[in-house]
Amino acid sequence: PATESKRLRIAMQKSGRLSVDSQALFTSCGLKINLREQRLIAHVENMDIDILRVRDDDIPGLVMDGVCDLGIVGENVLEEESLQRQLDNDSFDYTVLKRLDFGGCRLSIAVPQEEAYQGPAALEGKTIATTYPRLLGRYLKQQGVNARIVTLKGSVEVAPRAGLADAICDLVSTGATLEANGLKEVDVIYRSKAVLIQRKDLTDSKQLKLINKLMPRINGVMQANE
Ligand code: PRT
Ligand code: ZN
Repeated sequence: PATESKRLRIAMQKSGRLSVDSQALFTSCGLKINLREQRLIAHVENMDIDILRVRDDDIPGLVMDGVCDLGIVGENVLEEESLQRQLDNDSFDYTVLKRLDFGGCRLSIAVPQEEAYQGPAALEGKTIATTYPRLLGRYLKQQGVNARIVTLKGSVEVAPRAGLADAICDLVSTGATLEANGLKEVDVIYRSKAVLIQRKDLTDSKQLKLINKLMPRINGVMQANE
């Protein structure tokens, strides 16, 4: 019936670097989720919440299109999708409810170890492989550098050795992957963490109440982890 309030839908990464921490956060906040459930939608047993488990790349769009009410995603993926949608004249509205304490990484330019590098001007006329063409494009524009961007969804770190690119722009956490591929990190262009986002036009009072109940719990869990 139309009067029945909808369950709050939260999108999280199904499997990957953010899924364990996202799930742990929900559990710490008191959400009872069936962990063995391999389905797309997991119903929270003790609250009017459904958890949608999807590819991380789909999360910004699901929230921006209002298909999901909340989502946990890396700022790198969120910002890339926002920039893309601005260019496409699509909706890109959302609210960041909380910057979380996991999923930390940086988006960096890396070049072959033996290469001399004296700043972004060295990239002029070069080819750079990345999974984040919009974030890289914005950076290059800010630096006044003209370079060719090659978009790869995976295996970015092998592009220079494969002769596909002169440099790469990829996520780094320990630096081990760059090292193993004979590359060195030369410029950090974006620092990212996981964030909890909410869709812009959320007005259902029951759903808002639920979010108001969850937020102090999230803050409490994060303080306890400090
Ligand atoms: O299947 P799905 O599309 O959902 O997952 P995915 O493979 O696209 O993403 P996933 O799980 O790899 O990463 C999800 C999010 O975790 C990213 O969008 C970032 O916000 C965050 N994150 C944090 C990272 C890293 N750290 C990270 N190190 N994402 C990727 N990496 C990769 C990086 O691309 C490189 O290949 O790890 C390698 C570098 O790590 P180091 O430690 O060797 O420097
Ligand atoms: Zn992904």
